[in-house]
Amino acid sequence: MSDSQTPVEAYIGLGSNLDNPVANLHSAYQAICALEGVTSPVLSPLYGSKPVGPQDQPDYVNAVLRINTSLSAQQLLSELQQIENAHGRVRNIRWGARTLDLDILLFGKAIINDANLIVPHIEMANRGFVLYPLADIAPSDLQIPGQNSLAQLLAACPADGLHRIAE
Ligand code: A4P
Ligand code: MG
Repeated sequence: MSDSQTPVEAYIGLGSNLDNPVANLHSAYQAICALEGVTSPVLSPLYGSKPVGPQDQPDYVNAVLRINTSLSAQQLLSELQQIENAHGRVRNIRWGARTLDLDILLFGKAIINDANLIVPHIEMANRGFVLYPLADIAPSDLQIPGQNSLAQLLAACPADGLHRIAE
């Protein structure tokens, strides 16, 4: 739980593979920056990536955003879900195509196992489209709470066609 006096450094994964993904990510970035209680945003480069999960969907554009926030993790999740909804997000197929997906990857050193929120994000260690942009903006010695260092996770994770895209 965050203390409103002490901002927490949080990392958010952004993904889209429908309806102009690059524009969706930029618009989501602006919306997150405009939230009360969010400061010091740093956005990674944007990456093109092959879909993980069902293959009959377009390639994704992914990025990772670092923020400082005085919001609690639950407050941040709620704000991110409102931004997803405002971007026309429809929830139907698990891991299916989406206009915008915003996942809380890390929330300071917190380990959260709530019914609606698991942090660190449960799949992040397996996903190049998370780890490579995270490494672009995180300290080189970042430790993933309850897991290995980011460097160790990266060494074990193939880039799998991941490529930076022009913005
Ligand atoms: N939830 C739990 N923990 C978190 C968290 N740390 N951050 C809950 C955000 N949400 C979290 O998510 C389902 C529920 O997860 C939410 O109600 C929230 O309470 P969702 O976004 O509604 O559904 P989803 O995204 O389809 O499911 P899931 O399991 O979250 O999927 P992921 O892990 O988000 O993966 N391939 C590429 N190349 N790039 C991608 O970005 N993304 C996905 C979706 C699949 N394949 C992809 C990509
Ligand atoms: Mg999600």
